[in-house]
Amino acid sequence: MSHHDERTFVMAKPDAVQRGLVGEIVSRLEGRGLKLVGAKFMQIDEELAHEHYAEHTDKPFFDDLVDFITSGPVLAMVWQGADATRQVRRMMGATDPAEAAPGTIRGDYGLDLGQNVIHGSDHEDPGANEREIELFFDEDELVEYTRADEPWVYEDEDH
Ligand code: IDP
Ligand code: MG
Repeated sequence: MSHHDERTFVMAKPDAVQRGLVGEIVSRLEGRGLKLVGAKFMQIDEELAHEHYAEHTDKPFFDDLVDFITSGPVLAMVWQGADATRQVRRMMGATDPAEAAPGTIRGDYGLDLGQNVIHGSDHEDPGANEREIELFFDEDELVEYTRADEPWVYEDEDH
């Protein structure tokens, strides 16, 4: 694994699917130079929602969160690249779209905390990325390949 190979879990939430923002989300990550290595269009069931959001079980908003995330299809994805987890979080913006900076995905496409368009693994929670990837994907559902533009994204790769 080189430092270009960090993987992170990303999800276009049900509001993104309903609002036709899936392409925009993929496009932004893709354009940044991050590499899509897994994707699954699916509906999350209650059990998976509870596992995915286990850290929030005791929060007052937990039931609403589970209702929302199971309310319609999502696009679950794995993206790979240098510092991928933290870089995706920066591109997402703050959890509350009302506070997220313009130019971030939440800051450009959301207004309410409960419907904030995108999920990305927490870079401040060690192992969260690999844990979430494992929850949604089997290893053989992730694809290894070289993107043609990698030498033009990473200066230490030969042209
Ligand atoms: P994150 O999605 O930015 O990592 P978390 O704190 O992990 O934020 O919370 C998970 C999700 O729960 C958020 O994306 C948001 O949709 C929802 N959420 C977080 N805090 C609140 C709250 O105080 N009220 C309602 N929903 C919340
Ligand atoms: Mg979180």
